[in-house]
Amino acid sequence: MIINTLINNHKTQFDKYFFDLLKANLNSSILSKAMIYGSMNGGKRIRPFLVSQAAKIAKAKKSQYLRVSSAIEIIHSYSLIHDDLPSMDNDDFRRGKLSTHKKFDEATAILAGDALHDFSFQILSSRLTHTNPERRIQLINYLAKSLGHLGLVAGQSLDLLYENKRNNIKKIINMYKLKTGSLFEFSFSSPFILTNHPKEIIKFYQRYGLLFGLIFQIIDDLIDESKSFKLIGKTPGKDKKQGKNTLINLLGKNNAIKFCHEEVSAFIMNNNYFFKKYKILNDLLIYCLNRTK
Ligand code: GRG
Repeated sequence: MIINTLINNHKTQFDKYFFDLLKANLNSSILSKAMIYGSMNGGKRIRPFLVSQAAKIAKAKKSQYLRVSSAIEIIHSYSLIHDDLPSMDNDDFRRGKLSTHKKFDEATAILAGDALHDFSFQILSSRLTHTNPERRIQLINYLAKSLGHLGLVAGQSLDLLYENKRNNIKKIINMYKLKTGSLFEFSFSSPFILTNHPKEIIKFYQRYGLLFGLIFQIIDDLIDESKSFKLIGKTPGKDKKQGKNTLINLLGKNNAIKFCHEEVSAFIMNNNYFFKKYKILNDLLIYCLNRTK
C-alpha cells in the first residue's frame, strides 16, 4: 500500500482515539473548547503515523504507543497555536480554518497552548502509558528536552532572530533540526523507549527521526512558497514576505532539493543494516522527499 493511503487510514483511526481522549479529560470551559479547536482541526497526524510505524518495528503495545502519539500530537497542536500568534508567524489561518487566536482571542489562544503543553505531560505520566515508572520518566525527560531551550522552543527563537538576516547553511540546518526535527526524533524513537531497546538501537531511530524532520521542514518551505491557500490551509508565500531564512531562499529550489536527496542517500548508505531489514524506513523517507502537502 502506498504511504499516502496508509497515512489517511491511520488518520481516521487516530482521530477517533484522540478525540475520545480529549473529551474524556477536558470540560466545557472556553479554555477546553479552544484546546479542542486547536487540536481537532484537520492535521495530517504525520507524527502519530510515524510512531505507529516505529511501534511496529519495536513491537510496542498499541494501548501504550497511542498515548505517546497523543502526547506528541497535543504538543504539536500547542506549537501551531503559538506559532500562528501575532508575535510569532502571525497567520489568521491554519488548516484552512481561522487560527485559534482569531476564532477565540489572543489570550485564550496563549492559554490553550500552555494548557495543551501541560496536558501532554499528564498523559505521558499516567500509569496507562507504561506500568514501569522508569520508562515513563525516561519519556517525560526526553520529551521535555526535545521541547525547551534545547529543542523546539530554541528553534523557534532562532527562526525569529534570523528574520531578515543573512545566514549560512549550517545555522539554518541547526534551526530546522531544533524547531521541527526534535519532535520527529522523539516520535520515531519513543516506541523503542517504551519497549526498552538497547541504547544503540534507540540512537539509530533518533537519528532517523531527526533526518526525517529536517527533510520535512525543507519540503514544507517549498510547499509554503509554491502552493495555494486551498492546499496548505494558511497564507502562502509568507516566508519570503517575512524575510524568513529558509534553505530555499539561500540555495534556490533545485539545490535545496538536491541537498535533501544527498542527505537521505548518505544516511541510507551509512545505515544499510537497518534499511535492508526494514523496507518501510526507505519508503517513509521517499514519501517525505516527494510529499506535496
Ligand atoms: C513557547 C511561544 C512558544 C512557542 C512554542 C511555536 C513554537 C514554540 C514552535 C513552533 C515550531 C513550528 C511551528 C515548527 C513547524 C513545524 C511544521 C513543519 C509544522 C507543520 O506540520 P504538519 O505539516 O502540520 O505536520 P499538520 O497541519 O498536518 O498537523
